[in-house]
Amino acid sequence: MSIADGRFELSERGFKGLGSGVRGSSFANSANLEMRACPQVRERESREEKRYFPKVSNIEQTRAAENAAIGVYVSKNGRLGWAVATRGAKMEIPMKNHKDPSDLKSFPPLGAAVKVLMIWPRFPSSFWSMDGILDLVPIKTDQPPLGLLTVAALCPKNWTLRLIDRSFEALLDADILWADLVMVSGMRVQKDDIRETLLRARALGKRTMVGGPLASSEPELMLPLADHVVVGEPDEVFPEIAADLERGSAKPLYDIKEKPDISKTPLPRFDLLKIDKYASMAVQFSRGCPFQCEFCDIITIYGRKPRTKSPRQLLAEFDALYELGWRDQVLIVDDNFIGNHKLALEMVRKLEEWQVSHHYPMLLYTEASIDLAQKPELIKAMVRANFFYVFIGIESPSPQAQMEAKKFQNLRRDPLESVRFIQSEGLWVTAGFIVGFDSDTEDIFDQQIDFIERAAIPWAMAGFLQAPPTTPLFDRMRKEGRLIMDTTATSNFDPPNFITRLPLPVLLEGYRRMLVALYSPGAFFDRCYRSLLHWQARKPQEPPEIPFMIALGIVFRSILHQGILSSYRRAYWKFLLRLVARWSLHPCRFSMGFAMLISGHHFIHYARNLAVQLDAQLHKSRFQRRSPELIYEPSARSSDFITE
Ligand code: B12
Ligand code: SF4
Repeated sequence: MSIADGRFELSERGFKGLGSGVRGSSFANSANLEMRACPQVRERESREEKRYFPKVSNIEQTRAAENAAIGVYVSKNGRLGWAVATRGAKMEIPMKNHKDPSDLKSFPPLGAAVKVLMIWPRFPSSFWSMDGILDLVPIKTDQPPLGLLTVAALCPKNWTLRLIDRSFEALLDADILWADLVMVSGMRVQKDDIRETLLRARALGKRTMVGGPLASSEPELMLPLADHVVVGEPDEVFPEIAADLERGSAKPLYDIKEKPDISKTPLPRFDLLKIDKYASMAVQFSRGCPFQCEFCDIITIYGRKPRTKSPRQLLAEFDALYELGWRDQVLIVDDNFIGNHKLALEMVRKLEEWQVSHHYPMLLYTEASIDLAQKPELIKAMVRANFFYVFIGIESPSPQAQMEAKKFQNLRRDPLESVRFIQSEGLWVTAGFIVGFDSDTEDIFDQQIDFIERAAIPWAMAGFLQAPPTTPLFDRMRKEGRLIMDTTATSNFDPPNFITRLPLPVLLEGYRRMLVALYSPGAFFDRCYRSLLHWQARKPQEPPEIPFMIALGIVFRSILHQGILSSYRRAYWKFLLRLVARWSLHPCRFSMGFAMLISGHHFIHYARNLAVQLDAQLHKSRFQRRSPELIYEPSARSSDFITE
């Protein structure tokens, strides 16, 4: 495809015979398209035309800039199509109805000894990016890219693999030129760097393949950027994809519908990591979650039936990490570790045996639903296996919000009681909170602050409700005509991608107030202290040993940056002195307390920066209503508009 004189010329096979006349598009009708307006077309006077414009890929939008826009889409029944609009010209939609996207392109064979460069794109700064902590500890980033490590293990043995983690490594042209195939993974929040990386590889003439959560939930964004897009989990079918690549029959789109049996997934290639650069390692026991929260794309990407690895398989992963010298935190990345609680209990018991036989080298943490509080036996076993803490999606103290989100498991017992129980049984609790539910009223912010304070949850990830593509909430918002299509929202820290019931300025102002209240230094460190009072850590829980000189370096940098140079030094010293006075002889609480102390360097700054950004958004929102032109119109799919 090239741009000449402000017009597109589509040269790929399949795009030659462009037809004009949007109304006559039986193609649009039969393909069951989800159409949306694109910003370039926004200026056009005819609203009708907008309705026919399919989802537009970001990259082509930017390239098209002033003169034109091009959209690429995959229809619900798997057909691939393009649409073009040029300024002042008619909108055109290809008349060809492709049965199989693979007939659009052909790729030369890569041969038998493929050199693969795997790239994990950069994250923007966020609640999770822990930037502040990285100034204090001798590590470069938080988590390894387990998806890529898993795909690496699925690659044929005769392929040569390298991994670049863009959070701390430069990506040189020479790296890309070395490869026959560039593989990229990533979440929506990494969208910008995914795009940049794929385009760079393409500009250097390299074959590209993308997979992972973003590709799985929004393949139409990836199709114009990568040669091969893999939707879903390729654990069982990757040998076929690899064979296609080797012999030259690889397709632009692999849409894997079947959920694989992960008990056959091979051991992730941890050996590809520069392991000492990470704060934590990651392993996965299960995928999927049995619940049905309306806003959650876990269940649409990974399914509602939890699939698990066998205990033997997971222990082999622990062995591999141990052999690589890892003696630190390990996140069990499951969407809901207790999705199948019987198997989780069996797994945890084996993990305990492993920890005992290796003298407790790993500190474990995971994510679980709040009904963990109803499983005391499981909590006890987790404590014995050296789980320190657990992330829980509490979302809201409002029962109406839980009902609305279909998060019924959070209604079975008072969430505050559940948190208290889990803390008192030996697991420290961190949690996620959401504002922006339809049932939220103006006092939701105070309710949230009050709950988080009473529950003593220092790392409270508070964000806005989002309606990610593929979720029931996305569909509901679309049906109600409230979905905002032209949103840049990539995470829960961006304003919602739909029109909220609470006016946007009220939501932004309330959220800003919540952040300031929760992450003002005094409140934050006070919650840290109280969380240690509630957390009944017990034997055999044990923190990982940190070599003396490294520990000394961290203490020195913390005192310098936080205790001397920071604006919050008074609150810092107050907490540090209380920590030393009360828990210096209690290794678990002391190490957790120290982790919280240094985490303040990230959270306090992050919340301040976000509050400034929110001020700007708030200012804008008071003067500028969200343009109704950008709101998805449910009628766009009605047959009135898609006529023969
Ligand atoms: C661990 C985790 C994190 C960690 C960090 C992980 C990391 N490496 O940096 C933490 C806790 C920091 C985190 C944070 C966030 N996360 Co997160 N996270 C996860 C979680 C639970 C596990 C990831 C993982 O390791 N999976 C295991 C691997 C094996 O699975 P996988 O990556 O899907 O890989 C498989 C396939 O996708 C495919 N594949 C993957 N890559 C590739 C590449 C190629 C070339 C191919 C062919 C195939 C392929 O093959 C693999 C094997 O089947 C996932 C949920 C999940 N089940 O994956 C959410 C998930 C990825 N996170 C998500 C989100 C939204 C976030 C946040 C934005 C949260 C927020 N509230 O704002 C933040 C952003 C982080 C930031 N720094 O800004 C979403 C992403 C949604 C999307 N469509 O993009 C997920 C899916 C969960 C969810 N629905 O809420 N996260
Ligand atoms: S409990 Fe968590 S992972 Fe499960 S459906 Fe709800 S939000 Fe998604």
